[in-house]
Amino acid sequence: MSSWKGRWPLGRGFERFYGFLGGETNQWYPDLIEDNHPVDQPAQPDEGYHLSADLADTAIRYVRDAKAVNPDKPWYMYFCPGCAHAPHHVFKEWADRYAGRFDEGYEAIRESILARQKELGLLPDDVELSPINPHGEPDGITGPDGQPWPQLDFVRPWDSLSDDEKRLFARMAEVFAGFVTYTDYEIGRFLDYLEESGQLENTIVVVVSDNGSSGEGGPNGSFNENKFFNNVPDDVEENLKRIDELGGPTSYNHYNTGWAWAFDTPFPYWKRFAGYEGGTADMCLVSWPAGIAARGETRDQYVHAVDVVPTVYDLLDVEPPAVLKGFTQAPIEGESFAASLADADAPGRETQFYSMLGMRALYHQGWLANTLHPPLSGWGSFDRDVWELYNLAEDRSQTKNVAAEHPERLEELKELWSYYAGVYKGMPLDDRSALEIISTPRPQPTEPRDRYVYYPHTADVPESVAVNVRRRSYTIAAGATLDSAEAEGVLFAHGGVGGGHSLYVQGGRLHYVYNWLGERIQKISSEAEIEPGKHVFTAEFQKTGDEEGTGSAEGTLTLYIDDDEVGSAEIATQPGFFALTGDGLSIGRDSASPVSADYASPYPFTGGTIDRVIVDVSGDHYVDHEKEVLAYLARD
Ligand SMILES: [Ca+2]
Repeated sequence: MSSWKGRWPLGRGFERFYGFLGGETNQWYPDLIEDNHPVDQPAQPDEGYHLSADLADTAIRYVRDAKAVNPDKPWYMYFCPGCAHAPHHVFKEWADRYAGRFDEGYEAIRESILARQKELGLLPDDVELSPINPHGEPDGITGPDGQPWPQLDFVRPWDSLSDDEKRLFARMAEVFAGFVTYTDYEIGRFLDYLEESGQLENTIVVVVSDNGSSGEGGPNGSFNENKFFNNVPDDVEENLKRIDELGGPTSYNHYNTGWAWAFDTPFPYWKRFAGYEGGTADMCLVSWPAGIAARGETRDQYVHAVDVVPTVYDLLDVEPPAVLKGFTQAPIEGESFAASLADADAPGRETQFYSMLGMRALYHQGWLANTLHPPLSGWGSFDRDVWELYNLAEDRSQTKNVAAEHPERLEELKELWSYYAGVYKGMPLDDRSALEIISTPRPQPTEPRDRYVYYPHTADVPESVAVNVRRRSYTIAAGATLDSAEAEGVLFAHGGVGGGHSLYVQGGRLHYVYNWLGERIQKISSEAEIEPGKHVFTAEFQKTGDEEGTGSAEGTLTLYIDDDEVGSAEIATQPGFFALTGDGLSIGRDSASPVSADYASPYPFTGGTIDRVIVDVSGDHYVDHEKEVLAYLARD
């Protein structure tokens, strides 16, 4: 977010942009960018807001804007909803459409999904279902030095679940299905507009997904994925208590691996597994009524997402420039599949290279070779990787490893992998764990400081460059003038429903809430009413230790109004980020989702003015800042 804007969409050649830049945004409270600047969402969830609808509305508006100025100019749009990435957020009535539909469990659902795939002609009749946990339970297969199989990457059989777990997991699937269906409806609204305006006939529409279903919910799924990012284990009992909130604005949810596996039917595994079809095989829909004669037909050529761009160039007869604005363009890595749109028997691509998070694979002429090296496992020792070989032409669902029967072919594919690793810059291999990747420092525009000064009426500050209060002492001091006893609203806020902290004035009193991962709402309030006038409002956290089991910091939070201590309590602060994307630090309002249920976002500060907010992480006690506070009080 703080990176060079040349890498943002407008820097890459788009004329307009609306959407989110970081991964995994909240669908109720998205981290919105318009063109080259952050913007607040146009409405709140209780007013019916959802990102998918907002994107469809904006897509229609952008095309109308372009057509009003120059109706003859063609347009290109990359419509990128958050669906079906986590968090799975959708209106309850859309999730309720699927009530009871997943009660039979994932193994049974896979059978009916495969039957339907065959009926639709998407897969040959002899395709078999890949087995559950193809490499065993977590203690089944180990790394070259005895490392365990990753705890997250296995499926708990449906029969082994308790009734409560079945109820919880089935609801997670209902929410996901509702999310997909609702977003499909919103994309449909955009297509309806193209039809009504006479544009659909000559518009090429390509629909792709970027990977298989995600296994990041782990074997138990999650109500609040931020717990995973904070390395705090999920708790089925805790999640059950909040089953009715799943998918709603207070959740940040993800289904469990059983559903990821089922929604990748008939393939093994899920997203991140670059060597297994469950990680990489996706549907691709292409429509162009004026340019493609076929209607409702299926194709089974091997193509890859990188083939879409050269196909569009090919269909439009566009020769991409070798040099653009003085920059020599990187070679296009895909191949056009335009011929297959007219001819079902046209040849598909012969070879495709894969490498991700330590796992390697190569597809070549119907065969797939891959390493048995789970992603993010930290197993290392790539020279001791076990290779598998599958004949996808005959075994589409990758169920029979035939490496022992075809050693020469396997060696040929391994050689090809090494060759293409050179061509596509696939070296060095990297299988750091998730924690190692997240904790690796990234380039910062400025060195971390001891104190940060923030002002009202400014954009959100992304967490990656905001003051870091994790696992340490901090002081938040807000200088503000209250014009009357009715003044209220947020002075300082960072984070939201899934974790965050907020300093605000409400009911004539000062309040501080530390929301620990959406579960522990720790609130400290002043007793006496605040007198109108100029004040410094301070929340000071003095760390005293570490909480066992969660790695959270424990300590004392003290509230001050000017020099007077007005409240104090023991609290715990969470060990990791408040959010992966969005819900940044904001002054004079709580942007995106609310940290505290005491108010609805953005709850702007009214009835007074905020001068500035200083956040100090030097570890010094509040009274050491008194000089500065006095300086503010002395100002007119
Ligand atoms: Ca917020």
